[in-house]
Amino acid sequence: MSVNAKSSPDATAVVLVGVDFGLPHFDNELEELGLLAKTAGLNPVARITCKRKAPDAALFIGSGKADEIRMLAQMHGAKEVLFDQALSPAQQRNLERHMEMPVNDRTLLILEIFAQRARSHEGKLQVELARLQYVSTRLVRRWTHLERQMGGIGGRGGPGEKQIELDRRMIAESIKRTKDKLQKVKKQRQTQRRQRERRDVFNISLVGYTNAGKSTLFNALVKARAYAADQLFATLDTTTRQLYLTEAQMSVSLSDTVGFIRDLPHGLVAAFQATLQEAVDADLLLHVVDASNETFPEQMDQVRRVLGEIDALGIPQVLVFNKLDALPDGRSPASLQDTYEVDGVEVPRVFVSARTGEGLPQLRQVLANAALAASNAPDEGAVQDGDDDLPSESMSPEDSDD
Ligand SMILES: Nc1nc2c(ncn2[C@@H]2O[C@H](COP(=O)(O)OP(=O)(O)OP(=O)(O)O)[C@@H](O)[C@H]2O)c(=O)[nH]1
Ligand SMILES: [Mg+2]
Repeated sequence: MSVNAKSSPDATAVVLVGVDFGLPHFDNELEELGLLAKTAGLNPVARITCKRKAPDAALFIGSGKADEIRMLAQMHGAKEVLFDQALSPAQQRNLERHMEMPVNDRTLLILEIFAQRARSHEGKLQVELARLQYVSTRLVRRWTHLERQMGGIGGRGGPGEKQIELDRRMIAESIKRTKDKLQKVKKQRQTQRRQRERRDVFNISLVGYTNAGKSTLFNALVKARAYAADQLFATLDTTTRQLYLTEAQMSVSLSDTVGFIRDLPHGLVAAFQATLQEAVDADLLLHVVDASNETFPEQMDQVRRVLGEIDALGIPQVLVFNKLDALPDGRSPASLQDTYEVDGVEVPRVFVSARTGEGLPQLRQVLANAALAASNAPDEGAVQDGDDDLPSESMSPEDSDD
């Protein structure tokens, strides 16, 4: 199943703004922001970028640039402005005053998409918490989603001081309630996990930047029909299936997970942690990379950062360079299987096209070898450097701390 992110005709028209501070990942075409906006149901009608040495403390950009953006918005009938960078609450407020229209940033956009997509109870609570924490520092809420969740408190466009105080207190209470609920769900999940750990299977997780092709690869490998789409965060909850590897004559378990993105809102890393527990528990990570995307090295860095934050960097990795069919002629690899240096370490790499099936036999062989090696090893296959003497949690399933 392949769906394109398209905006409906009555979607809010937005202007996309990118500010180039000289960072390597700067997206000159604002392609990712455009996809994010469409995925959230908005309609990007104009794009503008500018260069700055540092953000202006009050307005983020210069006031001349802000005027230019306002004019551009008027010309295209845009109702809102979206920045590719995170704005401080004060910058957002000042920009809104200056441009006389709603101004939002990448962070809110990602939060909005997660809110629309979250399916599991725990996922919903985590996203809710992240959003409450985000809005608690900002006073004006416009997005319908947020308003509905907040029970319609506060008015559109500038609530009075009293109202703000009231909102603050209500938000603080909501945050506490959501945290309590989460605590309960987490406990339940830990119990379920412990039961799963007792099953003696080799666990493989697909991880990678959003839109890299994880779900398409998952479907190709297990012949499932997980939702794959040219949207960001098409997948939010983890799906797990058995994968029979003829090459090793054994079944392993394969999990499709949520994609990563740069500048992931802080509270969402916790949300990821919940959905990514499968990944952290895996014996092997298949790091899927969209090799046809020119910014793939930056995307790989971002994935490594998130893996670090969820304590998953110690898990053995295989790099899967996907979208082989979409590589320009000059960039086709000499061999489908080689290694690729990451932080001074050579990591095994396989080139595949999840779409055409090229390279999948090689990938299956790599998985089979890993699974066989693990089943022949006396203990867990995944013993990390430096902690050879420490029994890992999964090696003592008899332990019970509840
Ligand atoms: N050309 C080409 N496109 C591919 C290939 N694999 C996936 N795609 C396309 O890439 C887009 C994203 O694919 P998904 O499988 O949804 O990617 P994902 O990594 O699961 O994305 P999220 O769930 O959003 O993180 C879809 O439009 C796919 O059709 C491939 O091998 N070649
Ligand atoms: Mg997916």
